[in-house]
Amino acid sequence: MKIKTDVQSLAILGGEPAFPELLHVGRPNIGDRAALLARFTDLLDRRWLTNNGPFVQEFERRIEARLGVKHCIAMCNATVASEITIRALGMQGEVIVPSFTFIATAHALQWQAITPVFGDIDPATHNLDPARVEALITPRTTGIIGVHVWGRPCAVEALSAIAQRHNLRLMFDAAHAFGCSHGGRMIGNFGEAEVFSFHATKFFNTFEGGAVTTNDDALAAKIRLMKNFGFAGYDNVIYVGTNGKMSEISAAMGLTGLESLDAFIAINQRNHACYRKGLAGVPGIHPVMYDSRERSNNQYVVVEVDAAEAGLTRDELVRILHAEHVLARRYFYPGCHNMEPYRSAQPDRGRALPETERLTRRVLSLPTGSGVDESAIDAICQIIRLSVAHGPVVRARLPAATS
Ligand code: T4K
Repeated sequence: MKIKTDVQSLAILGGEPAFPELLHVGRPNIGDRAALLARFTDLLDRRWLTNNGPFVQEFERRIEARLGVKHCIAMCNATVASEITIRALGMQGEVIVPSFTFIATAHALQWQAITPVFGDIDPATHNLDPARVEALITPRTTGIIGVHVWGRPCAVEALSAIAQRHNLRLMFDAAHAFGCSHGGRMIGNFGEAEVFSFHATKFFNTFEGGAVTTNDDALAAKIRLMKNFGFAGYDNVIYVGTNGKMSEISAAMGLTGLESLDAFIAINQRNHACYRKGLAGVPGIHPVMYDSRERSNNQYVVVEVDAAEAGLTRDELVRILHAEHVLARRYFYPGCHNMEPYRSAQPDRGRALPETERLTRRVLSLPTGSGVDESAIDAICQIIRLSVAHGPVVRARLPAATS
């Protein structure tokens, strides 16, 4: 990997890429290999591969202990976990969600013929703005799903108050927020239920996977049944259910990852600090910060690009970084409301979501995790620094965009 020192060496201007291989956002963290392989051997010897096996049960108990929550129900992924939770809570009609989220949050509703009603975000937090939620409530509204974007807690108390006032169900998409706290309490304890993702791209993964956590005994029991086809014992189905089960191999990965969780978080925090240092004073590049008073997994390094200050747009910077083999991502561009089927259903929705529209044009996710070291971060920051410092030169020579 090369640290660039002059603008002419930028790959977009004809220089060699800074990284010989692609540097991805979302590169998985893998815990202790020997421990993982030992668990694989165990589960093969045991010939118990899925359906609430011993690893899944141990995984659930470990998460309950870590989060201080009564129930954890492990699942095959967060999308199915959300679908099941939405259904178990009896949501129907319309549900208020942010558009600034991964498409799964909206699809989990639409998949069950529930209309996601997109609310705008607070630009300071990137999360659903509670001040705008009440105006979206109609007689068809049955619930609210807040999303803790980047693991930063959304306005939990304000949303809970609104839900109570209007008798709405409330759950949180906590896909990004495993290991984070709000007011000193671990995420996983808020609303009626919270849903985590343990997808490979998350800092803590089970290959594919997710979990629902709740302190509500009856809801937990219902979700447990629903994720296993509604079976309440042999030959006795008491709900319509689906297959949301986590496999033993995923739980083996999860148990192994849990043993390294604090190390993964420490690496994320180190990387975040490195980026902050490397980007300090670069005009128009504003790193998203985490509240140091809370527990935070720091799994995303996100910057907002202010084109007027930087002299380059976010998309120009993405092209510059991609040419250097740094696969920065534009999460969550262009916003759910600009994707199908929501765009066709409501072509004008963007007018009601000015902050979402603005943010989707500014955000940039940079590589982090255990696959990225301090020297790689220095190289990335230097590319950004050089590009902004020589904005007019770089801009004049950027090839025409293809998309
Ligand atoms: N709610 C929110 C707020 C979410 O962010 C997500 C998922 C969900 C709900 C749903 O959770 P799950 O049902 O997935 O459990 C990725 C992930 O697939 C998705 O889980 C995640 N959010 C989202 C933010 O990112 P894509 O479409 O960007 O994935 P992809 O294939 O482009 O991969 C991203 C980068 O990661 C690539 O540059 C390559 C790298 N990568 C990926 C995998 C899978 C690796 O290096 N190794 C790998 O094994 O959605």
